[in-house]
Amino acid sequence: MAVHVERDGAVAIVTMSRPEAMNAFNTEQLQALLDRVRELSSDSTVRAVVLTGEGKRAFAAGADISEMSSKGPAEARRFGELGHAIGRGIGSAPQPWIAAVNGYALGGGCEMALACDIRVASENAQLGQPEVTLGIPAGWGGTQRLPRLVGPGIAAEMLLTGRRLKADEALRIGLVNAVYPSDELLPNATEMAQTIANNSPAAVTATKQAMRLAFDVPLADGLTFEAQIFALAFDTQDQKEGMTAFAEKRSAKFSGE
Ligand code: DAK
Repeated sequence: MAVHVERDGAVAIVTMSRPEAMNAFNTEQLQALLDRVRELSSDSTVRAVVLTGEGKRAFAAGADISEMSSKGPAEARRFGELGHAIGRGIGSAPQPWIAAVNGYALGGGCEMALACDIRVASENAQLGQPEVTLGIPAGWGGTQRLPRLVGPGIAAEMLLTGRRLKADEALRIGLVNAVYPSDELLPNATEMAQTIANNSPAAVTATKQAMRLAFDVPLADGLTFEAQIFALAFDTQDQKEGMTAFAEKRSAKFSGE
């Protein structure tokens, strides 16, 4: 049981590893993921993150049902807050997070993918929010993030029926951006992360912040924020380097300054 981090240049690959339980989250596993989210967020050498699950069967099959089954309301609240802290941590991280959904992403597993900025999946992936079949509502952001991503009608169907979507349907509704054969998922997710990592970290972080804000504030406030980050970009080395490199017909080398 662990959450491993590997580095591929400026990309960090985070693997949730509890294969004996389909990478389901017990408290220990949640805390380990939260610790990794916090460490990576404060590491300026990391410019993009890929989140995946150990093996080929599951990204994460949700919260650990055997651990949850004996919880009372106070413990359930603490368990819920831990999951929320991870989602908030990914959202406020300076780097984009890409979920490489390599199999089942159910319940809390689907919600961790939803907390990421981008989702790609393997052909054998299945995503769903089966909480209602267990007598509970979704509790790690699914009721809020899923409607924002796929629209209220499809989200309502997923959250109220608990139906699992196969990868092709997830692709069609925009729940994932691309589907790859199992062996090609991580290389493709990592390549996307490398593309992001080669861009200006300052501009990438500002863009992520602005896009996240789009769901929290009225349009006028979001546009004001966009105008501010756009102006501030002209006080960065990255802006000078990016535009100088264009004029000199070479690739930009961004420092994040
Ligand atoms: N928890 C614990 N163990 C799990 C698990 C889970 N979610 N999912 C799978 N496992 C375990 C199985 O028990 C089995 O263990 P052994 O019997 O071998 O010891 C092993 O993983 C392999 O699973 P299966 O034998 O079932 O494998 P199959 O290929 O037949 O089926 C499956 C794979 C993923 C379709 C199936 O295991 C399954 O349906 N799993 C449960 C999926 C699910 O319902 N997930 C949603 C969990 S509820 C909260 C906020 C959020 C949440 C809760 C509270 N608060 C605000 C308080 C989140 C809730 C959820 O995520």
